[in-house]
Amino acid sequence: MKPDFDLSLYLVLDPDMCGGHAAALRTADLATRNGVTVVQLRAPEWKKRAWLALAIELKALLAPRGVPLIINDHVDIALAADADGVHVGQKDLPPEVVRQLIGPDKLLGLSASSLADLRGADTAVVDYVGVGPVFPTGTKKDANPVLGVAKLAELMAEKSLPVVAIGGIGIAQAAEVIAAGVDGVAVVSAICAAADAAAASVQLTAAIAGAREVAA
Ligand code: TZP
Repeated sequence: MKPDFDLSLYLVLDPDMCGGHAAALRTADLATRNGVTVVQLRAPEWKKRAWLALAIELKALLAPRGVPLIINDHVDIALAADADGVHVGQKDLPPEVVRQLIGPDKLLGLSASSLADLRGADTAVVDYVGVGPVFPTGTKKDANPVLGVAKLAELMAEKSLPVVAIGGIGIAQAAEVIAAGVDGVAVVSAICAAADAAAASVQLTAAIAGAREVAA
């Protein structure tokens, strides 16, 4: 069965930004003790052996907490580490191919930066969409042009899938996109580059809860 998932505060864990394997585990530990609801491992510069070692330890850390572990791009690593899902971008394997490989019981996320991305994808096999970059970000050097909140809303209206907003999201931006109706916010630097990952997670969680209360 597919795991339950709550996109509210979605940490895209960049182990280099965290300071390496051990520091990334510590960040994931602090973050998930303090409000992070999903962790995606994303290490574009890493070799697969290193990915796998970290993925296996993350899975052991997160599973007892009921926090899904998603692997960016690499289906083989997700399967080998028994992760809870895979997240693919527009240049990775197409969602329908990934779904065939991972089966019906794992989560599948897709990145989208435009209406064309959504219209061109088989989203019937996808569990959620990551839309961005919504705000300017220094984290992803090859990121697509910034969408802004108005375009984000257009993409949200296109398909009835859960949406997590990504790109340049800190506390103020988290509140803004939650107010716009997204299901959650995805962050890299707001937690991985924070001096205190626990405090950053608490503050983001509070911003999300506050924005939801205002919207309710
Ligand atoms: N995809 C779109 S923007 C981005 C990714 C992986 C990076 C977001 O990083 P940050 O530090 O939260 O702006």
